Amino acid sequence: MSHQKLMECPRRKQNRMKSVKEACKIPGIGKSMAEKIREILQSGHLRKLDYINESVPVLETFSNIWGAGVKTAQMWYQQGFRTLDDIHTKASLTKQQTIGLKHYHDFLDRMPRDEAAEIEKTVSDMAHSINPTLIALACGSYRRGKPTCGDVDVLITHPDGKSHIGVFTKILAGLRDTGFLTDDLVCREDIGNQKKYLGVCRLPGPGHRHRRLDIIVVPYSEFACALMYFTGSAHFNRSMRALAKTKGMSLSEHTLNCHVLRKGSAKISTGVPISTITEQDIFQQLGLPYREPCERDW
Ligand code: 8GT
Ligand code: MN
Ligand code: MN
Repeated sequence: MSHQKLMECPRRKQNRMKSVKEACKIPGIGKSMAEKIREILQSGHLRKLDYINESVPVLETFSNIWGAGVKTAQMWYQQGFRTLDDIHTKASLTKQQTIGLKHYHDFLDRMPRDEAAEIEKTVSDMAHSINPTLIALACGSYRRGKPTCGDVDVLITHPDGKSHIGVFTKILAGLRDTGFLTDDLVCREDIGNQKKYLGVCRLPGPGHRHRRLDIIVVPYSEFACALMYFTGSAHFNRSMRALAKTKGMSLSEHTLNCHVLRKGSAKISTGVPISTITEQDIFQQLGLPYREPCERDW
């Protein structure tokens, strides 16, 4: 029920507020709230609510464009745009937003698990054609056993600790040559010694939609922490990081560190990385029983 309807409700009539002065006696009613009450009393209406009611679905449509956040969506709304067609014809778009708009409906559509498995296989086949002993596996919602996936998150490493070097560029070049990769969104080679690609792929053959694909290459020493991070869920990761903090440790997609010194929220010393070969090691170091990926959705 809207605020306006509520004010018209007959049963509430006897409690109805009659003046702004009366409203201001209520603790917590400040200047801005008093202004709103004045507007409702005078006109029976609050224009700001109309704005919110009308803008919410539009802002949601806009912020569903990959590369557009809430701020961009609000800016477009203020510029008078109301539909995707307005954005297409009138808005000034970044390279990423142009790709996001082009594949708007494909990106919103979650793919079935078996399609994610085919995408994982395409990437791991390419990795193995470069070096058969590379490890390549899909993390994210796929590894958590979800029936549908928003994208595919493929993590790549090599157990010898050095043969992962140089494969990032080769795998991407190979997948581009076959036409599997259709658009690049982000290519970051500067995240410590991890390399991360965010892009778009499409399986060959008719009827396949464009799908979001993330590829991450990490050194084996960071494999367990990267595996846990890219498996998620995001909420699970936050809980694990918070727990690590309470134990004087810090957990990231790179390492689990101990002897971390904090003053308030600031980190004074980054601490010392603990050797974690498997995810089980991370759970154990944090004093937790192991949790299967399908049990990490909280
Ligand atoms: P999905 O089916 O919608 O793709 O669900 P997902 O697989 O759980 O989410 P994702 O967005 O693909 O991210 C996979 C994991 O990577 C998440 O659990 C999250 O911890 C981590 N992650 C990234 N990048 C980012 C990022 O930019 N923001 C957030 N919040 N998490 C990220 O890899
Ligand atoms: Mn994912
Ligand atoms: Mn992802």
